Amino acid sequence: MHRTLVVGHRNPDNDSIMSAIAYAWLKNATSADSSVYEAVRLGPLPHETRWVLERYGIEKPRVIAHVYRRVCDAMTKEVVSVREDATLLEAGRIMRDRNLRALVVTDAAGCYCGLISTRMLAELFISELDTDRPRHETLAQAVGGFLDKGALVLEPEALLKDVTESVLAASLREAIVLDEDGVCVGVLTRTDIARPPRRKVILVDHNESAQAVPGIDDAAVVEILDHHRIGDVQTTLPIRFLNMPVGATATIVALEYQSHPHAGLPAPMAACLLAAIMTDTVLLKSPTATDTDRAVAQWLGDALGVDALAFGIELFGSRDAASPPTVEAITGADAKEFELGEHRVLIAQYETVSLARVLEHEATLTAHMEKVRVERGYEFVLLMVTDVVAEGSQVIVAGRPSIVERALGISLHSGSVWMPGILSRKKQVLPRVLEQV
Ligand SMILES: [Mn+2]
Repeated sequence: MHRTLVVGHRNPDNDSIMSAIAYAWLKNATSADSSVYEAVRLGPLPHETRWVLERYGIEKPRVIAHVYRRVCDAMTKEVVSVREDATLLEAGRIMRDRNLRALVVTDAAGCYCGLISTRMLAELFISELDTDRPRHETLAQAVGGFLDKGALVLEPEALLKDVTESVLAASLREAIVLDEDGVCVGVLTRTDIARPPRRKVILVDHNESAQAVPGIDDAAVVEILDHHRIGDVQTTLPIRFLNMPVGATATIVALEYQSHPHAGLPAPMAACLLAAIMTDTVLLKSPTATDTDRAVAQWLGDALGVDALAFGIELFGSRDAASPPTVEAITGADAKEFELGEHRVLIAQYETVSLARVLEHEATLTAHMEKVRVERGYEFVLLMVTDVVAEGSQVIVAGRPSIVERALGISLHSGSVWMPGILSRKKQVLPRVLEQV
């Protein structure tokens, strides 16, 4: 049984996490293959996400750091072992019957002590060729006295690319994988690292490698569900790639639920999807919101027995109840990196129902954005603080403002600028910035 990870973008927003949760649930309910689908995330839970998960008793997805292939992904997990007080005869019989060249030897507590190998047995017999010692006497000795302790020892979470060279160079064919208690959980041979399986990943809410989980090039992307421009994620095989110009990835996931009616729609999943549509479309007011989003939101609201809009307003309210919003929450929660010619830029968006309260911290925000810009070498860091009630965004820029000024037709000389009607990074800000290249 293997595991397929369902993951949104870095600095995850509500849509990224909720779409992953709801799509993983649907895949587990409908998929004919033997895979288990697990929603994971690449960063902290946004406040509104936490609010929905706690309210509906949904498990928080695990945070993962990367999808590089690890030792535990490639190792042979069925470890055949004997205790150190077993006889050479017992060990030899197991090796013969199981067609093995070596056995893991453990102490009474089950911890790894060393290996006993056919080679070791052969050497023992050869050394005794010219003696009169009866063979049964030799074979009655305990394996503990003949251990090979020279095997390479690895940790299960170590990256395969980091250990490959030492495995190939090791004198013993088997490398031993030990957990933190010293118990052998696998054996890694040269054959195992010749063609290690890639980790399987489904991307939701993004398809650009700069926004994807580290190690994406080492993994197999098996599906993509997204509502952003087509980026640069590459695959070796044809895959299912659902890209639709709708307001939220959650809308696409909800349409998948509609095409699998037998799977059902549990209330917690309806809540995840409705919450994601409401935050991503700014209460369906964003120019990215389509009639499809409106129809799907209505369908989800009916399933949940709530008014979709009232649910959305309560959701945004829960975000602002976290007082005061931290600088990291505002600049980091939904920040995305883009390539702009040879430059890299960061564009973040924070939606609120109380703009004034966020702008009280404007000086701190700008200072933090400048720090992030310098540390990571961005041309500029742009923050849209979007007021979902007043329906517009305050645009704050750290770094070279001229590109932003030209793109958006604004002047940033006096600091930040209020832009009425600007609600969507994807549709109203990003294309205009990208056109400047
Ligand atoms: Mn989205």
